[in-house]
Amino acid sequence: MNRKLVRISKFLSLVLRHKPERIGLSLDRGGWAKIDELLLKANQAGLSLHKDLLQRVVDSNDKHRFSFSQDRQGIRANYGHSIPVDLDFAPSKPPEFLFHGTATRFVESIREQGLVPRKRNHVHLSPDHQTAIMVGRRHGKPIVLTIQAGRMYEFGFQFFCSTNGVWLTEKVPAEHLLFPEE
Ligand code: HQG
Repeated sequence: MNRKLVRISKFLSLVLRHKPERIGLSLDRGGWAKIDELLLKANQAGLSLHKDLLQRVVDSNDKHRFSFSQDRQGIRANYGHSIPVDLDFAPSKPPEFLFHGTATRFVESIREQGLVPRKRNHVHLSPDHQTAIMVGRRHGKPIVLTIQAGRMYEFGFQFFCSTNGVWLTEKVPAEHLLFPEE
């Protein structure tokens, strides 16, 4: 993604995941914004955004962060929300192991509390080690924890696969985590 597209992607993450009120946008309970309203309000807020550009941001997005609705009238973020939304993903059976990249400074607290969503609605898990390292790097010195997802599933925990392979769950108790030195 070029710089302009990255800037718009960050703006969309802000208003579709966290603060729609920042531009006076309304989202429905599924987290969908009306595209016409988004374009109008983004432009009123000083961002020059039009339909073609929005399409390019959605198509070229490295992590498939956003989706258009089937009727092409709506757009929403696929994961990462802090505002309450009903994403309506069907629970599905996860792979035996999933991964979570975090910063080494959080490890002590994670050993005590397990993984919790903190500001977001879900704990976000990666399908592979490499992706998890990149997620962890956003926070500091990265470390990758392994989640015994298959085992959790058998215990009755629910998992949801977002459209881009990011897995979501409510929490991961410490007994289902493997730390690298173990
Ligand atoms: C940590 C990005 C202390 C957790 C990414 C993480 C992802 C704890 C941080 C998506 C803890 C929260 C989400 C505990 C969890 N004690 N720290 N008990 N439990 N934490 O940003 O997973 O590029 O909310 O390890 O790629 O880093 O925005 O979550 O370090 O897919 O599309 O608390 O966002 O995608 O940080 O990232 P975040 P995340 P985008």
